[in-house]
Formats: sequence, structure tokens, C-alpha cells
Amino acid sequence: MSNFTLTMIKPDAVSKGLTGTILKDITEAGFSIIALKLTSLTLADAQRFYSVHQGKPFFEDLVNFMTSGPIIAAVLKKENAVENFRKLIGATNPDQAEEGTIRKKYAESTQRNAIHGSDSDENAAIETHFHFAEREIFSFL
Ligand code: IDP
Ligand code: MG
Repeated sequence: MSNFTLTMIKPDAVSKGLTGTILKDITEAGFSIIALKLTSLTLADAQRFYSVHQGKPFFEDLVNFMTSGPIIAAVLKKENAVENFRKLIGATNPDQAEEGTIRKKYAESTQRNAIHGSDSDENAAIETHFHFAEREIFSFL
């Protein structure tokens, strides 16, 4: 279970037409796309997805942002996927993200930071099943 992670390209990046560019960065970094969809979150979906952050000062703005437009959801496969993908996307605050990372290149702000990556193998599994049915996941890819 440690070779996959869940990503979302967030509404800021999708609305700017960065979907293809970011997917290219991801595959060039050696990740295989094993599930993929253009979708959106209802308010209830976003509150559930980010429930760990409930009560934090940024929570309400975060769920409003995440429901403001379409997102891309994808499951990515690579060895040590969670850690390797967090490295590829960079720090939550793009000002603190390393040069060359996806957030450094495409994020607008700490909130509108272009992309999500699971933070643990356990959450990668939970978040994958949040977005995808088994028949939408192609683990052999
Ligand atoms: P992560 O996405 O790097 O794992 P988390 O701490 O899990 O960061 O926060 C989830 C998301 O909530 C962030 O990606 C960002 O969009 C938003 N967020 C986190 N901290 C702040 C903040 O201090 N201000 C505004 N938005 C924030
Ligand atoms: Mg997180």
C-alpha cells in the first residue's frame, strides 16, 4: 500500500489551464497515473476531505476555495509515493517551497497552492477511496 498517493490539482490551477502542464511535471518525475478524473467537490465533500483541519482559522476559506471550481483528482504510483510526491509539490506555503517544486512554480498563496498530496499511506488509501471506485483504479499501470 506504500506505492501510491492521491493528488488533487486545485481550482486555482485548473482554472488557469495548468492541468496538462502539472500532469506532465508529475509523469516526468516518474509517477504513473493509475486513476484520473475532472470533478468537483460539494461543500459537504470538502468539509469531509479536510475534516482534520476543522476548527482551524483557515478551514472555512479552504472549503469555499476547494468548492469554487473543478478539480483534477488522480492516484499516482511510484516507490515511496507519499514522500516522493510531497517532495515534488513542495511546502504548503509557496514562499517556503523549494525551487522547481510544483507549488513554487504554480501556487498563488498558501491557500491557493495549486495541488494536494496525501500526507501518509493511511490517508492516501482513505483519499483514494473518497474519489475513486475500485473499477476506476488501474494498479497495473
Ligand atoms: P498540505 O496541503 O501541504 O498538506 P495542510 O496543512 O494539510 O497542507 O493544509 C491543507 C490545505 O489548507 C493547504 O494545502 C492549503 O490550501 C490550506 N492551508 C493550510 N494552512 C493554511 C494557512 O495558514 N492559511 C490559508 N490556507 C491554509
Ligand atoms: Mg495536508
